[in-house]
Amino acid sequence: MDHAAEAHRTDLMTITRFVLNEQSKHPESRGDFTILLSHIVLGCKFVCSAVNKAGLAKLFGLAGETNVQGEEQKKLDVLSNEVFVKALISSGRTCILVSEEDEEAIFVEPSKRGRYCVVFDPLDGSSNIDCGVSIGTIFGIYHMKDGHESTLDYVLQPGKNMLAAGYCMYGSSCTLVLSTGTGVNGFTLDPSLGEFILTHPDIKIPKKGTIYSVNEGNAKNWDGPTAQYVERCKFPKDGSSPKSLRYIGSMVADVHRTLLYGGIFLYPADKRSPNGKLRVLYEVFPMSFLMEQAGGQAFTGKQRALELVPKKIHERSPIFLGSYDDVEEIKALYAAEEKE
Ligand code: AFP
Repeated sequence: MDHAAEAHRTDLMTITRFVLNEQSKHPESRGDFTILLSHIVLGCKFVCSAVNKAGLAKLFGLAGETNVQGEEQKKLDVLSNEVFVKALISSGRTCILVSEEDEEAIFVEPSKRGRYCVVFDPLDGSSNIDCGVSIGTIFGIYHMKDGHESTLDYVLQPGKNMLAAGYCMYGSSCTLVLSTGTGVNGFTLDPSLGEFILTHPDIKIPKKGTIYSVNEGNAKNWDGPTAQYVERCKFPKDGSSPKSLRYIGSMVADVHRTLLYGGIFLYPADKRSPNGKLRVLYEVFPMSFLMEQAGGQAFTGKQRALELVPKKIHERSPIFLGSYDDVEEIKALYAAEEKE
């Protein structure tokens, strides 16, 4: 019997235990972040279970549709939003919530107010639900100083000021990837225990990858640097092999693959959408935070993505993120264009 392996299997590092360990390194900590995270984890478990049952329960029906029992059904993204908003407010640790699903930010009432601002997309990639493709929840967390008034300025901050960011992917397994600013760790839900267990400690993205990921259907509207970069992926000038193309169209799934296998994910600006498609607060920032923490880079075409200062809560930005060397290459192409 391999006792070492056995000991490893029986000594389960749950996400709560992991965060409590981290917390113990900060004696001044009051445990509020651990409580907040446990409410996010609860939301993820609920959405995971709802996504798994979607086909059976016909949860993917249109919002407001009624099922055979005559009960009103909610679309899965509407339901996920409700679950996260309620879980976050009931944690008693949040003050401002910005959700992809809600036009306006939610200011938590004073009796339930805490010090964290959470920006999130409760179910990103929801146009993929009906065909069973992996989708996910993305979140970023800002911290408000004691005694400060909760104003929108707290969420209109550069992504580098985030305290933590992560995503939960609902795929063949349910995986939660988290960074609290000291590296990136991945936890997989063990359905029999109902616990997220550390399965991907200290994720580091390969320095250079062999995959590029972009919606090539938009190619006719791309700017020069993006078009040149993708051309180089297919016809490298340095004698290396062409890169493989992988594109799911669900950011969590595309970014998860990029983080684990390396490569680059691009959602550039184009002539029709000069700001790209992806939202700064709850898509671009959290994923850029994770990429940098894993040793990669994230660039908007103009600047380091995490330096961007959003002016509106639902603002969009172009984004190029992934392996350090691959992002370096696209940065060089934009720099060259600017010089001309
Ligand atoms: P949906 O939530 O509408 O499916 O959009 C998903 C998404 O915001 C992001 O997850 C994808 O990376 C991106 O859009 C895909 O966009 P395209 O369909 O334009 O390629």
